[in-house]
Amino acid sequence: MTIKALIFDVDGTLAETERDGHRVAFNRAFADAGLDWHWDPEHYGDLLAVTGGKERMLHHWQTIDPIEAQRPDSLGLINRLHQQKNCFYSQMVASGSVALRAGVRRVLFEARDRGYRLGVATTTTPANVDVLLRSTLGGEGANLFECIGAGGTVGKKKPAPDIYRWVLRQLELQPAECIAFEDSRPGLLSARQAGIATVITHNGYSCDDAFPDALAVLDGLGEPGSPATGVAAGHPWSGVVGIDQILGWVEARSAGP
Ligand code: XBP
Ligand code: MG
Repeated sequence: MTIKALIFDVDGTLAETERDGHRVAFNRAFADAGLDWHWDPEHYGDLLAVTGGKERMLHHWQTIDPIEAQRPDSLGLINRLHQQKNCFYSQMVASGSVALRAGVRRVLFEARDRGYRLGVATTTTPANVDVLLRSTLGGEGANLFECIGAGGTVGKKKPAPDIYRWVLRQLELQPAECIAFEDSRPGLLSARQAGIATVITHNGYSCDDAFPDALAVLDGLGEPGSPATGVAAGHPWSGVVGIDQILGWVEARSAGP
């Protein structure tokens, strides 16, 4: 089948939003609520195994105080904390403090200019996607993506395949007509269970993850003069990732060993 669409994860893939974005916003919300919770960068990296900010906070609470976490109003507190966190996060992102990862803007516009459709499949809250796209790509940015699957759109978050399957339905495309871009193991498992070939651009939090069955596992998309490195279609690879490189990997994979 012909590739017709690229589907991007957000946090860690489009931009490095976790350590200095979401994590800082979580800590501000905890302090604002008078809680002595504080997630340092290392601990947050461990907590990223739990996808979804609300789920992550509940997991933390259940870990440190399982009795209190069962209070009747615990979910109400989690929701209020999450709303406050997202307010702080949106303020930070809207201030321009978060930039797209290297090569992301280039690949998005190359895809658009060559007639490939673009989608988003993310665990994060829809408003967080919108503020990131607007602050990094301007008004045009939010319109680049034909479909944005985010947060509570589906019942089960990554690594469940639900969000990718939802995006496929919206695009009315088959898995083999799409390429997913992810940064983490939960994201890869989600896309692969949905049957979508996946390019991994890992980061500080995910560089030691195992990425079984990825089309490519790279340290980024690269830019002219600053190539990405890693493994693609089963072989060591270094260069600048563009549409032609991705199509070549798909071809090589379908040709088999
Ligand atoms: C990453 C996540 C999200 C963010 C926090 O999403 O797991 O939960 O960490 O955002 P993805 P929320 O990599 O799929 O983009 O607090 O809005 O969940
Ligand atoms: Mg991610």
